[in-house]
This record gives sequence, C-alpha cells and structure tokens, in this order.
Amino acid sequence: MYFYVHRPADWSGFDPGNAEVILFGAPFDGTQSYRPGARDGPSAVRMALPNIEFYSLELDRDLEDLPIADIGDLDLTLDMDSFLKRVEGTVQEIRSMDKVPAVIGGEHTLTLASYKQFCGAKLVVLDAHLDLRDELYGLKISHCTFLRRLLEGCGSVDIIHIGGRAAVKEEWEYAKDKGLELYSVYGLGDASRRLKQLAESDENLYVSLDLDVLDPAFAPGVSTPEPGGITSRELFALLSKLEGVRLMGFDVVELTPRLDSSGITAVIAAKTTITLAAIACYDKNCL
Ligand SMILES: [Mn+2]
Repeated sequence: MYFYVHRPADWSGFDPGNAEVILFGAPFDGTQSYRPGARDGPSAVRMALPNIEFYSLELDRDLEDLPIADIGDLDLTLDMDSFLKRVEGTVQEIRSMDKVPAVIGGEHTLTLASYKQFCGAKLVVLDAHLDLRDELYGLKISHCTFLRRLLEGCGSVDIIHIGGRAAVKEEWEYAKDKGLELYSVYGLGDASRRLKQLAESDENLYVSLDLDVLDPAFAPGVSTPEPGGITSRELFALLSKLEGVRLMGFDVVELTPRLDSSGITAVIAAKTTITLAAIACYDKNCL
C-alpha cells in the first residue's frame, strides 16, 4: 500500500507511481440538516485504515499490495460552489492520469461533482435515502437533493439504488418517473443478482456509498441515521458481487466521527474503501 502526502491543489510534479487508485478527502458538511460533523470523516478513515487486515475473505484475495495513493484532503471551504469545483477538478486530474478516484466525504453532495466526470456510466448508489428532493430549507443543492441535481445535470443516468427506506412521497414518485432501479432493504436478493450481472457486463460503473445504508446498530456515526438498515455483512456481500466490474470511481460518504463513539463506523468506512479499491484494481489487473 502506498501513501503520498500531497496537496490536491498543486499537481505540478505529482507522480502517482504504481498507484491505480487515488484517494482524497472532501471535508464538507455545510448543508447538513440534522447532525453536522462529516467534514471530519476523511481523518477518521485514515486513522482506521492501518487497522484493517488486508486479506479479503469476501474477495478471497490478498490486498496487502493494493496500489492506492492517498493525496490528502481538499482545503476546507464553507462555500458550496467552491467545494464542488474542487472535487470536480481533483477527480478530473485523477481521470486524466487514467487512475481511479476514491473520494472520502464529507456529505453526500460531493457525488454531484465527482460523478460529473463519469456522466453516462452506470451509477450504483447505496443509501437509506433517495436524496431526490427538489429543495430543502431553501437550498437547491444539498445532501438531500444532490441525486435530483445530478439527474438534471447529466441528462439520463442509469441509477441502481440499493437500501432505500427513507424518502417523502414526492421522491418515490420522482424516482419512478425517472426510471430508477430501486432495490429497497426488502429486495437485497434481487440487488445482489443485479450487481453480479453488472460485474459480468462491460458497463462502466461509479459507486456512491452512503454509510447510512447500514442500520444504525452497525453504523451509528452518520449524519442522518435511519433505522431498519442492512448489516455490515450484507453490505460486504453485496459489494463483493461487483468483482470484475469496470469501476471507474467511487465515494464513501457521511461518516461523522464525533457521533461514532466506539469508532466502528470509521472501521466500516475504511474497509469499504479498501474493498472498492480492490474491485477497481481487479479490473485493471493491478492486484
Ligand atoms: Mn443517506
């Protein structure tokens, strides 16, 4: 595993070396409507990472030499426009090197900027919420409207949404209207088969993982916990179905360390990051 200390604002002279996956933190929680603190997410993932055992039982693969570079965090800003521009610019730089960006949030709004570079790729979202509101508390761009803005910005996007269980009526109707493939917590078997099918296809894929897809018993340290979620074992079983897919980029969002008193949510965030990085690498023959 490779670690670099690098400021994402300055790309001059940056050498990704052997790394195929490039990780950066996107600390922003400016629109949080419930419990702020996701800006501290990237640091907590970094603290948890060295404690993850690097043999993946789910993938039956040794991840010790996973070629992943950590380039640090974006500078903190409280301005949404600047934040989204920084995320988009950084993802663009990583893409231009033909590497896979791994973005650690930060609130879910960052996906609006990071996915923008992949418009046209299939989008798998694991989230308790649909995030399809038109606005909330006067904001058109926020953590609970981002998916609607993304659909508007990219035109048609094939979205496979897994684990949903919390939305208002308007969002369920909008999702149906736009043809989202919805697999709620009661449809995990179908979701699993769908992911396997994706892995066997030659589709480009982006994965956005909101940690609140998990039940709060497994992931208490999130901004907007929602009861009735999936278990951590179910999550890793789902992700492992993606082995073989062409994973272009991914994000892990909404970790809120100050609400994660035992640190268990950070450990799950770190393990999902490594798992998704391994899946991206598998396709690039770098493992
Ligand atoms: Mn959510």
